[in-house]
Amino acid sequence: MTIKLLTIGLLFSGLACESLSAEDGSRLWLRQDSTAQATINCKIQQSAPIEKAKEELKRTWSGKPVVLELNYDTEHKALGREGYTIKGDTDSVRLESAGETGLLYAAYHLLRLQATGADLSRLDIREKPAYDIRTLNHWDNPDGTVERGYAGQSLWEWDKLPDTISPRYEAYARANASIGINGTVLNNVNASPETLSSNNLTKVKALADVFRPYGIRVYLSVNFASPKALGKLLTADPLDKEVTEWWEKKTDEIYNLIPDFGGFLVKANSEGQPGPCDYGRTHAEGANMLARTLKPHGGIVMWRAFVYSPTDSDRAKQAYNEFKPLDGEFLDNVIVQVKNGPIDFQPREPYSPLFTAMPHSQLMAEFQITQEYLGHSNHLVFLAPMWKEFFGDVSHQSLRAIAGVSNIGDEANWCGHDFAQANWYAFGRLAWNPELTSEQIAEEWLAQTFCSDPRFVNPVKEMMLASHEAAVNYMMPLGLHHIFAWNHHYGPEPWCHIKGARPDWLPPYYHQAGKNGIGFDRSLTGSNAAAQYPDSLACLFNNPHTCPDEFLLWFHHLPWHFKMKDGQTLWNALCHKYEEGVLTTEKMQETWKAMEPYVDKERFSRIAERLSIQKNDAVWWKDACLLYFQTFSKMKLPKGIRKPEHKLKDLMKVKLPISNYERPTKDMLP
Ligand code: GCW
Repeated sequence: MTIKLLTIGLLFSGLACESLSAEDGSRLWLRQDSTAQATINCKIQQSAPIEKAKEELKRTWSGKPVVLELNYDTEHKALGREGYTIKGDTDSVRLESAGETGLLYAAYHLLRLQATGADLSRLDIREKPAYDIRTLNHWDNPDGTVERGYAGQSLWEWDKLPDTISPRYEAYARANASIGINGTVLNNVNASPETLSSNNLTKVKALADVFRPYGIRVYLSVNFASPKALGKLLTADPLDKEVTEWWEKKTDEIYNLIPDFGGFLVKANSEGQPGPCDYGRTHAEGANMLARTLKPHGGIVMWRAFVYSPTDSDRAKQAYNEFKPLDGEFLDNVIVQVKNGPIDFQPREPYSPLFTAMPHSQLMAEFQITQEYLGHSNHLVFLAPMWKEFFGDVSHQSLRAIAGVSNIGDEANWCGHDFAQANWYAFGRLAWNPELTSEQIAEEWLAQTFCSDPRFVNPVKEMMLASHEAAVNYMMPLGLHHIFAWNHHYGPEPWCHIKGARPDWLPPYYHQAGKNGIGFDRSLTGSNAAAQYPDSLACLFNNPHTCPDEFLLWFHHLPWHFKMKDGQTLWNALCHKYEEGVLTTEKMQETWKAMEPYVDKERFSRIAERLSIQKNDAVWWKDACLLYFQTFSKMKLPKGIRKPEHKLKDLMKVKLPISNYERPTKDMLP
């Protein structure tokens, strides 16, 4: 700590920014410690989650005595095994639940209140999670890489398990439990058949044993062809008797080791993965076969609807076309897992029309916490506002469960970017209660992760809340999508052309820019994807004059001179959006600069450095897209748009030497 920081620390004494010693970010939002001796009164003996609740309170609670009690009255039964009440008066605080995990969640809630400086004098809280299943999906591979992971290698040390148990496993479980996440799918949906080998299952068991006390169940992604690849059968046809028996035996083996195993996640017949369609069977037939084997054990199947194939049909329509006809055919322990949008985790997408098209099926939303399409772990993009947009359109009651593709790796601060921790946090909080506001989540997270001084929390919260819109603006405004560089999806490459590549993996397929205009026509005159939405929305989307600006080029191909609702031309509007994006990143840098007194040096400078990359990248995006699109529009940059800093021909040469599990470093960027 420097002298300067010390002085400032004293100046602000009495505020909660006192701890400015270097932090590596490893403690996440769980940074409280207390030397006070918490008094805990709990009669329940021998319960792992309750032991954890007591440990947490002892470690951190500094208030009045806490009573923990299991309560099976009508009120608590209605709140379920994970729900709870917190009631407090002048003498004590009572945590009550009908379940042991409910008490652990209540303890975390109480500690969150303490950490965020809430008034603890009278408490009357009732909580029940919106969904029973709130999972993280890890795209972690057996070799330790993480597909689309930007925080180092996988947390799971497969080669050392089951003998060596890293202390980070428990830290991971604790962090998840503190925000209500109760399930983890350990491995990539592009799953190796080896996942189900007996040797690997003993490792999975070791992890499940660490997670169990924290109320977390383990799930596995499975390769649909495992009976062939691992079991040496001649087929993986879901209607084949031997195949079914193979899965039954495998499932028995799993449950013998892990009695509370959650179930399987399956990516089938998607991006080259095997599936039931290889044998002329439907997704429902495949999913139901697995569901039957899991049913007696209480397990479930999460069957992904992320499917598309290189046909002439608009990619945005394909999942709907394939799954809608199967509505009502899935067994009751199958949940169809649908990505939030119809394409693929773009900076902004309309919701996937499947969410309003399958009333007779159980559906769950899949969000992407890792920032595959949002600047990896280099950009500060707070994702709660994006997920809230989704919940604004899709009623959260229509969903059965929720999944988030994790952004966690083995780096000290877990997520690469210190602010990416906020997305893990926000995912958990929204999975518990989708009605929380982004603002509330940002405030909570900041107060716990940094400090609760309003002079810090308020400006930084504003910065977080503006960050998603900023990213959309500097990357893909007005409904543009998928104009990313090939494979690693980091920077812009709207011109990208790879000989022999699938057209729907290439940007020109999506932006359709030419001298006549830009955008993908998904209206009645085009692919008619708009018709997959309920009539009122389809009507709105179909007409470029009523289609919301943020989806204009998602649904329409429009001339460069098209007159926008505010009177300006489409070209000018596009230019202004890119400029706005860059301006916001500059403002973010300024905001952060002024926060130096409130943040430890280590995190302060790490974040400042990333914000500078983000700003440079925003300029890169703006220059690349505007200069490239200008070759078609032939229009001038309007007044107020700053001159490009780069030349198009130079940007077209940029090739980042990274794979799909690395973030680029500063020296690689233009
Ligand atoms: O977003 C795309 C990614 C792939 C991923 C796939 C999927 C795991 O680019 O890396 O594969 O989606 O969701 O299955």
